[in-house]
Amino acid sequence: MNNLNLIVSQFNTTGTVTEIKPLGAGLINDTYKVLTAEEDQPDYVLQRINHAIFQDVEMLQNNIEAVTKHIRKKLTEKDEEDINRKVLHFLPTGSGKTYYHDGTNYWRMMVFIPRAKTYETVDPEYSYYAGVAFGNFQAMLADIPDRLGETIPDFHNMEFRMKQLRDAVAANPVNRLDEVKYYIDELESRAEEMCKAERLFREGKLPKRVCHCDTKVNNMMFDENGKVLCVIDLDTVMPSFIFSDYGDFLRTGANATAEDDPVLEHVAFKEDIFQAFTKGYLESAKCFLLPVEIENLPYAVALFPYMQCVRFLTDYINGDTYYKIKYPLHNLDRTKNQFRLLQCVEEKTPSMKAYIQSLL
Ligand code: GN1
Ligand code: MG
Repeated sequence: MNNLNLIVSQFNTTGTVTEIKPLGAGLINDTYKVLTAEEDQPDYVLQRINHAIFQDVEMLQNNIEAVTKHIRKKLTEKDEEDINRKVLHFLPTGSGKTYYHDGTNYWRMMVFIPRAKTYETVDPEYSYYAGVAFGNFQAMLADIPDRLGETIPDFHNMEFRMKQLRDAVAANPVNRLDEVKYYIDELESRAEEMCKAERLFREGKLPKRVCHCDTKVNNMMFDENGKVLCVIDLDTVMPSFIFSDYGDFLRTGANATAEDDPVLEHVAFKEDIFQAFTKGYLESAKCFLLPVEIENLPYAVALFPYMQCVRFLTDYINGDTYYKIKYPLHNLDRTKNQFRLLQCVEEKTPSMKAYIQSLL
């Protein structure tokens, strides 16, 4: 038995494992598909949790179990069909936990959702469904009885992300500062405005709600007809501003190209995707959103390219210690791409405001 097979054998699976192969394109965890021989047995997903980033694995899995349990209950109450494809199911190990520590690494396993697809880009119709789905996701979790921990403290706290950038700039550990001066100045000139959410929160004007916090397009599973089955990658589900889910979807879904495309002319903000997603999101979320949340949706659309630009740039200055990179300038290309996207979003702000107004 090789190492991965040994790990799989710790979990209560059924069926005979025939193959374990890499799956997906996440930047943080390592993911594998585990195939079984029997037609009537499920396949599985095995993940090595990056515990340099998710340092409290116990809290991480507690959050995920609480969230999936609550969603399953909601779906059951609503008499939904096909529930096993609409919420993730994590397997216990012999000790009853949903993760396994092999001495060095932490692992978890879930049932692979059959006949589902993920996409790196979406058309307006799918974005509309995605908007409805994220609104529903937040709505379903609005009354979760458990208190969720912050699996990554200050994850979407813009003031904290600016502090990390400023610390990196001050330390300049690998001498990359000179080449990124332009971006630092541009980001600093917007910092005050971009940290608005934290100020509104301190003033008691903006609530935190349970959010997904990693609503990249490719974190949704679609069925055969293009309807959203469920949202995956639940590591970062935690209390945050609703801006997180709304803004981060558009950062990836409405960009005309990938977040790391080095050809900046390819970057554009697709307004049709923005409109379809916003329409869907407001349809399912309008019932619980406060005016201050709705008013600031255009701010959220700018906040996420901005925050991601700050995070990629910080990692570049620090010598690429956080995100997986495929070549030396990868984080710099990502930084430039996200900054270009921010500029495109800024141009569209007046028309975004008008569109949101027209929906209310
Ligand atoms: C990471 O794990 P993945 O690739 O879905 C990151 C997100 C970033 C994203 C950028 C825990 O998500 O916050 O937006 O990369 N997740 C973490 O592509 O930092
Ligand atoms: Mg992912």
